[in-house]
Amino acid sequence: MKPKILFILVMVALLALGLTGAAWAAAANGQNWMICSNMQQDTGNDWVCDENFENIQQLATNTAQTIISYQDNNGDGKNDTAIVTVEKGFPSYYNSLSLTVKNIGNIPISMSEVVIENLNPENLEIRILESPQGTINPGKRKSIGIEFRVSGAPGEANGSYSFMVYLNQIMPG
Ligand SMILES: [Ca+2]
Repeated sequence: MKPKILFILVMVALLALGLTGAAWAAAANGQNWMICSNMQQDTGNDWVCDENFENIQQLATNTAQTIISYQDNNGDGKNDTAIVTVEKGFPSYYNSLSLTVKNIGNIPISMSEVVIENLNPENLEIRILESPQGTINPGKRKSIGIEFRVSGAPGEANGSYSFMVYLNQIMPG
C-alpha cells in the first residue's frame, strides 16, 4: 500500500473515531431537566401596572399578547429553553406566567440555576417569583413564576419584546 493511501485511511479512521466519541459524549451529557408547559395571566384583555409591579389591574381592551414557545437547543428531544415574546407591547403592559420544569435526572436542581436572558432590557422589566433557595427533586415538577412589565413613557409606540428562560445546568441525567 502506498504511504499516501495509508495516511488517508488512517485519517478517515481517526475521524470516524472522533465523531463516535463526540456523539457518545453528547448522549452522556444530556440535560437533566425539561420545560413541559406554561400558563399566563393575559388570556384576553390586557393587564397593566405601575413601575416596580405596583397597582396591577386589568383593562377592558385587548391590544397586546404574549407568545411562549420552546426550543430544544441540544437536539435531545427535550425542550431546554422558553422564549417569551410580547407582541404589540405598550408601556405599562403587565403579564405573569409560570413555566413548569421537570427534573428528569437523579440529583436535585437548585432554583438558582434558572436564568432569564432579557433581550430588550430597555423595554422589559422582568422578575422571577421563586426563591433561589428552592430545589426541584428528581422526578418532580415545579412551576417557575415570572412576571414582567413593558417599560417606557406612556404613548410610546407598541413593540415586540422578548426574553428567554433556561436552566444553567446541563449534566448527566
Ligand atoms: Ca392580551
